[in-house]
Amino acid sequence: MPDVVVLGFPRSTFVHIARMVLTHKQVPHTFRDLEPEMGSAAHLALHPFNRVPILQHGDFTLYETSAIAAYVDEAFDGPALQPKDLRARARMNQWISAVNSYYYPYMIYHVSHERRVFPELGIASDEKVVAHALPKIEVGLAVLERELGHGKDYLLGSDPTLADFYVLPSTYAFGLTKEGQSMYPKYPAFCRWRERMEAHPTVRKFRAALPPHAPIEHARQWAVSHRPKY
Ligand SMILES: N[C@@H](CCC(=O)N[C@@H](CS)C(=O)NCC(=O)O)C(=O)O
Repeated sequence: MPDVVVLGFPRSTFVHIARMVLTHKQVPHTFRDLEPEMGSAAHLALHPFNRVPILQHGDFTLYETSAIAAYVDEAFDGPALQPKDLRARARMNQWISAVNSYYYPYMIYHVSHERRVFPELGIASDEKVVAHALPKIEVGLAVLERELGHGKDYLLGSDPTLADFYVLPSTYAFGLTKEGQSMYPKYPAFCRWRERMEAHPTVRKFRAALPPHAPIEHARQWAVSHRPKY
């Protein structure tokens, strides 16, 4: 079987999605830390939009997490992470799009960057960026609470799908901020889902494989190149 490699930086939310899907499918893979090479010609040759993750499977190279997740699910044996049922699959894709458009931008790009990534580099938080995101995050949490409040174990029912592995990393990192810690107790069904996910063997194995927490050095550039402004 050809080698599978994930390239990215260790704390990337989208890298976490890709690595959890590979872990769930029990696909042996290695991780290549691109932190020192982010934005270099070598990185851009693999991902012209200057992002991560990138998946390499033998001579096949792929970027964009939703494409990677679906490819991994279909290319390898193991528990299927995309429902066969048309409407369930549509619902899963709705969650993936919602993470890309609402959960990741407000939880990570706005709050987690301002509360953790920038301060760890000695860059002060911009309170306006945090304040802009909080009402939008409340909407996202209310949506999760409503969807999970019908006794469902996972977002689409009794088994995890790509939807769960998409939602987990953004909500995990936001949960490390003081804003996340004060908001989450208002959403008990969502908190139970988080506990269920964190207890899942896939997530435990994935977290155990992560390196110790370290600042994201190349994020100094984000403060100049793509920090939200209000
Ligand atoms: N649409 C992309 C988004 C990937 C993305 O935004 N990744 C972030 C890390 S979570 C990144 O590469 N940031 C690097 C940078 O902005 O320099 C996907 O789905 O893979």
